[in-house]
Amino acid sequence: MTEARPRLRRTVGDSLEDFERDLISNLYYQRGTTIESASGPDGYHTLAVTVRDRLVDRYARTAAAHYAANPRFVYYLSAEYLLGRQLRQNLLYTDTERWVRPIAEDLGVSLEALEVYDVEPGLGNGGLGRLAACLLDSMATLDIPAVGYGIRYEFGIFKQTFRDGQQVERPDDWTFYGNPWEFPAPDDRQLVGFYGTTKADPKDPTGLKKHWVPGETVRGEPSHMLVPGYGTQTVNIIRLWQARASRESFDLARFGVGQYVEAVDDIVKAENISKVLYPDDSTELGRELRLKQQYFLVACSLRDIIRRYRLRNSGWEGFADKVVIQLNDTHPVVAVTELMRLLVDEHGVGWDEAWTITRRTFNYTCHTLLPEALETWPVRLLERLLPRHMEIIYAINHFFLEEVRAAYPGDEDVVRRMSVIQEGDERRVRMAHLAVVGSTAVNGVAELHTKLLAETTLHDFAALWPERFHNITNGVTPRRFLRMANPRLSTLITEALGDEGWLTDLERLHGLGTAADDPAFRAAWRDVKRQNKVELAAAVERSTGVLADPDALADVMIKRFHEYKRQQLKLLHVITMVNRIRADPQATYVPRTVLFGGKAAPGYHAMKLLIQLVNAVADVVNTDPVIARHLRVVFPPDYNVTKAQFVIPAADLSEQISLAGKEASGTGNMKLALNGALTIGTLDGANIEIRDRVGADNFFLFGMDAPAAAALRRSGYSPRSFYEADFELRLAVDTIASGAFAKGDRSVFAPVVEAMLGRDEYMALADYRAYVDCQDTVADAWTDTERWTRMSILNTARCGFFSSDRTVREYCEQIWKVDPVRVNP
Ligand code: GPQ
Repeated sequence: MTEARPRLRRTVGDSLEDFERDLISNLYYQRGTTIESASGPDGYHTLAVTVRDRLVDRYARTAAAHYAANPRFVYYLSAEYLLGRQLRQNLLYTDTERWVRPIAEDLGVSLEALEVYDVEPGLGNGGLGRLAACLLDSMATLDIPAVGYGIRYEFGIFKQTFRDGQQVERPDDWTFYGNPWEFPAPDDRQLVGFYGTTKADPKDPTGLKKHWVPGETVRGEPSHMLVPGYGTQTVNIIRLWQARASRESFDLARFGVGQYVEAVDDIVKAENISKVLYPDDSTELGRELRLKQQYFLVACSLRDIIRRYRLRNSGWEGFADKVVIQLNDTHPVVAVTELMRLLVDEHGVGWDEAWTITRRTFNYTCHTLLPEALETWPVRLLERLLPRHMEIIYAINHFFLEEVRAAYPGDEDVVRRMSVIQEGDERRVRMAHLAVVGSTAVNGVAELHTKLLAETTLHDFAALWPERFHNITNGVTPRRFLRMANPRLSTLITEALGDEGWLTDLERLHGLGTAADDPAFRAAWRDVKRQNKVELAAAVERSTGVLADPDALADVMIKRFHEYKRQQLKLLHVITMVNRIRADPQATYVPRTVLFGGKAAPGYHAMKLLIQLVNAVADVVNTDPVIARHLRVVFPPDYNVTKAQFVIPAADLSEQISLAGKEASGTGNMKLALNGALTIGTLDGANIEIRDRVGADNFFLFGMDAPAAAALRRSGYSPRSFYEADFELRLAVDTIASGAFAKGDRSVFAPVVEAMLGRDEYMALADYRAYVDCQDTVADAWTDTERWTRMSILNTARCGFFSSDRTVREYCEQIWKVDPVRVNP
């Protein structure tokens, strides 16, 4: 008789001694170096894997708990994730920072020095990708069984630099020094087909089942990163796919006949699929490689989801009880057709049953109202790249349009409007329509957005299927954007509220409401903001050479550069301040530092020129001794999640000035308000809900609302009439036109002036007067320090609603119908 071996489940120790021992062990045996010869990256890497292993331990227990419970899982499909730096997060979530600081000190290094090697994975463009990361954080924190699926782009969002004030893009080789946070799982690789032909199944009388013979096959190799919950044992994962050439994907015959280079070329082509993130935000791109990326993500992920389902389940009837898939915008929507194909063609499920399963499995989040952001793909391209999927789309559309015709007999107009296929010179597939048809629930990301979706973009669908439409207002994780970004404020909040419970129950911030009336608390609040501003000023000076006064009002506009977000309106205000100071240098002005941050898509010429203009204005302002006494303009390059975490805690004023009806939600607005910045904003996106909560007295509202903007457009908007009617506006535009920001050259920024006076697509000129007047109110309010501080505290106190924990709870209740699974320590 052999004795039963103990179960093979190693756990890392949870004492300081264990941690130190593991650090040394990792330095030696993982990194292969010694304390004496360790470099900065050695130190970072060693610390990272030591912290990571604490999470791996929790992950193992999470996987065991999930296996035992066999719960319904949420699968989040997204082409983008902006996770931010990992080290601080994981120190916080494992509560090991208190050990690491003294150990590092003993070794003569600082945590801050090691952190420079912590490269954020820039696998997204902006709000959509960051939202995905916030939702994953909250799912783990709420013990929701979930997996995020994405693409492991070799190059993430480009690095922005400025040359002569112009944006220059550089590649983001984010894994150059290796990524200690990810685990490759090559055994879970999947094969993905493209191109080729389809064949009828002679045994299928319905003609709905076919056989696809791809012309090209690519391998998808996954790796995963850990997504820990805060204050819980749950660690979920995000699984990222990288494309590799498969044996089948290149022509072995070519090697035999001396076409070595051509054969290798096919390998390169296959691996190009996950090479680079498309740096476009809220615009449609329509490139074949992008569609390939989308299908690659979807095909790998669905196969993996089915593999996971089969670990504990069999048969298809129960599939949608165990699997719920959330489609993050239209990018992964081809999943609807892929699941149909897998079920019907590969698993022999009948069409109707497959459709029931598919529709029950998917849900779709729409993140925009901009027509140019709603993806459509040419039928011809789909026919070539994904021939079987195109056939399935035709079939789905056929049955769908039968339903439409039954609901609206004789109304061919509604059929044309709702069809998944857009007719015209070039027939195209409307991915948003496919998403709505193939989903149980469709949601917008803020109240106004959902309302406008139902009234405009998806009106016909909302009329036919009102029960499918939901609003789930976005949120942000308080762990990263308060606790990690703003440790000083977090400490103050914890002192005021008695404990750290607010970090997972953000509505508890309401408790700060009474503290707003306490002068000592207000002084402490101001002191925190000031220290944050001193720190930011130092960082900005290092990156731009411009020193900002920490006592000036910190006025920040941080977001992607896009015409609808109206950086041009902010710039007109800055130039108006310049002109006022020039006209009356002796007057008193509220000192301001205006900080811009954000990238423009590399092909978005109008916005790249605007970036150049911001830098040119900054140059003039900061080097003019008279103006610089009252005003500074800074534009630190390469705004990203890491930089957001530095800027947001130091902001006094949050610029949320999009044309009403254009910003779906915004999430930077929430992060800034939570950190005590006051908002100057339009009635757009989630601004409305922020104002409803913080109170009209604590929010600087200006401009047209969405109906007014729509009415002005209908009445024939003429920017020139606004230009002519307003002296200060005319002067501001004329200052640009005069060449004052281009050393007298009138041609450089002429296109900016033309865009303003010609179309002014987003009606910045119409809102100019209201905006500038509102900024004067801001300046007045700033001079009453005690009142401003009170408003600031109330902003934080009343923004608990905007936690992504609340967002995820709403998804769970309204859409996902999933229950948490507790993981034992
Ligand atoms: N958003 Cl469609 C993006 O960041 N990229 C996109 O391609 C689309 C939307 C944003 C949207 O503009 C913001 O208003 C939202 O707050 C954000 O998605 C998350 O929902």
